Amino acid sequence: MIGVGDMVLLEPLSEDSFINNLKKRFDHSEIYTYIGSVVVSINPYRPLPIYSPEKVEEYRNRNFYELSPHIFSLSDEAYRSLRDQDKDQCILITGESGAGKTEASKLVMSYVAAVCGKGAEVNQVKEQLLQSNPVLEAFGNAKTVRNDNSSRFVKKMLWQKLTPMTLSLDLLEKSRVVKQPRGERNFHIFYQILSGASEDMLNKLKLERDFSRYNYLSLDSARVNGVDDAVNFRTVRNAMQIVGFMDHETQSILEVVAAVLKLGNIEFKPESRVNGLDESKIKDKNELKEICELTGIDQSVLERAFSFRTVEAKQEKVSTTLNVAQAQTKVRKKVMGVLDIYGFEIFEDNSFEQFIINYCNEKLQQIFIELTLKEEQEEYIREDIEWTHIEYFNNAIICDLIENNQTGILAMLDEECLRPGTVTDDTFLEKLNQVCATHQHFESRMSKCSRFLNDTSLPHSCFRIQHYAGKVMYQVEGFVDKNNDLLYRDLSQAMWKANHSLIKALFPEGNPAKINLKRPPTAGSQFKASVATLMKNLQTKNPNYIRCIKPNDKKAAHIFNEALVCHQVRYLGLLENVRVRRAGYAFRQPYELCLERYKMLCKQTWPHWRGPARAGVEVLFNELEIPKEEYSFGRSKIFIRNPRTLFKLEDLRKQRLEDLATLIQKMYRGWK
Ligand code: AOV
Ligand code: MG
Repeated sequence: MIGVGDMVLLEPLSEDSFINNLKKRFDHSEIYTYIGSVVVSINPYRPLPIYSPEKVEEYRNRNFYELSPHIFSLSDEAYRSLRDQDKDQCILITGESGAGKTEASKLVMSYVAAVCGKGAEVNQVKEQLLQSNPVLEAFGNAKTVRNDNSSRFVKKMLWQKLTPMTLSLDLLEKSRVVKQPRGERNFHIFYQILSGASEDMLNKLKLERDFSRYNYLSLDSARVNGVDDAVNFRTVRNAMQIVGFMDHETQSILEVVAAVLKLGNIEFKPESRVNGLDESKIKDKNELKEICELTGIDQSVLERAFSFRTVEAKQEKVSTTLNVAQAQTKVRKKVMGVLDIYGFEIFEDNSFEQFIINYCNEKLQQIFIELTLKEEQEEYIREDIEWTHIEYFNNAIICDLIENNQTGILAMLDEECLRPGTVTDDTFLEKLNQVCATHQHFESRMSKCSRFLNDTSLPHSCFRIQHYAGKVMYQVEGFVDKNNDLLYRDLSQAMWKANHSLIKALFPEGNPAKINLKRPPTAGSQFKASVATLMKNLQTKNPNYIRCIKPNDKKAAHIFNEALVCHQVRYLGLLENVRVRRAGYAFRQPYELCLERYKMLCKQTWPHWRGPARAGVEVLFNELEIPKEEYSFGRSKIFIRNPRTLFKLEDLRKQRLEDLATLIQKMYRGWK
């Protein structure tokens, strides 16, 4: 073993020794290290030969601590708990942008696919599930400054006992379609089509191969090192087929993609007022004509929709559920969920999108704190186990700054968006300055009692939040618009009239029969509700954590930037995690369950124990000579310090069952 495989065993424990251990292991290509049952993973930024089918076999059905730390071990553990103990499981993958979350989620899925049920039907669903990745990434991932393949949406995958599953996507960063920050790209699919489609297909889609023809494709970063968009396009097409799209459906999707690209090229002449309505004129009608040919929208209808604006608004869909396979039956089965979100990010310019992404990360960190640092310590106190409290930073205060129903930033943004009168990003900022000025994690130069009046690094049009993972300065420009997220009715009606079944289906609200004048929920409130549901759902499951760490800012192999790693180790609360774990007990079980499972190992408790369960466990552990320091008696549960003790019990039990089986066979033969 290189260094220490489980940080719980690290001596002495300090930030330095923690980082050194990570570095030593990383330098020897050991990218996984445990903190008890938590897996810490460091992005190697190069392919490692540790995910082969042989490795899968090696880790299959083995106890967590038997082999060297690996993501397969955690996957196996979660999968077996689901299978044998019937406990809902979730795998939470966290870490900042580029830390390796999406790769980790794919490794977990491929492991589970390899070991789970067999049979033609299951195999097909499995294949569909695995192939959904290239499709999702083509439409939902993009090159950012932080990551060449950055997820711009939240991905949840569910396995129902032995069978895949449903897959749902949420909260796509859709503003990227029209605008990308410098050095970043639009979603992969646009570049893939232009690079990989045949001449014939391009003709049919009325596209030209040249990226520079399209305003939506940023030019300074159109090519990504090591990425072949043309090859990827073939992979995506193939994957779409396996996932189950019919040829004509794929064609429809590509037509929509082409139409979107072309929409970006439509330019308008300055506005004028006609009959009291705002009007703008389209400069060059050729592009418009082609869009209409592609989508079956009547040109005059679309032109009118672009030129006029009726003021009532209707909601646009922001979240979609894609059912790869509807494996659900009416009976609720146990599930295993894998959650891959967009990681915490700080850019030069941060807007509403980063605010939302970072809020999502803040909430996942909170779940970690709740379930690992807080819950754990509170249980010891409840159970009367001797305990010295371990300090940790609780980010609940930051979550509250963002999501509090009255004084939270999202609530104030909504209030501004819904308020009559002139609403601008500046009036929103003023409001924040009034309400949040004294909050410890909020900084702005304009607030009345500002502690930051002289902080010139903080422009007047910005506010700063001190997140768990670092300070981020947000530009307020665009917050109000993006939160409003309005789609003008004229446009949705034009789309609904398209002679194109996919487009029609995408805009059900454009159906004039279904006009709804009620104001749609804002983007922020939809997001908040979505996150709340997610959190509630996670809290009912047994969590398994993968904490991803980014070793350097260069996307490069072999570089371990200690300062950068140290920063992440700190904000992820990993040292506190080790401390709680060390002082604590790896395993606990109510006395009744423990006695029931192991009573066969002791003459006094087998087959019936007449006293209280706790006394039975005491007798049992004495007889098995388990060292006293290895366990403690709580009010209702036995606490076992080291997982190895538990494995020993399990091995003894297995042996005993085998002996019994042999005995029964002998008796049976004796009778014959
Ligand atoms: P992320 O999901 O955490 O960022 P990714 O999983 O996309 O990060 O990882 C970024 C890149 O690092 C990948 O494209 C790979 O090149 C490399 N990488 C990550 N994990 C591994 C691994 N185990 N082995 C080899 N290479 C790896 V974001 O989606 O931006 O938050 O929003
Ligand atoms: Mg990702």
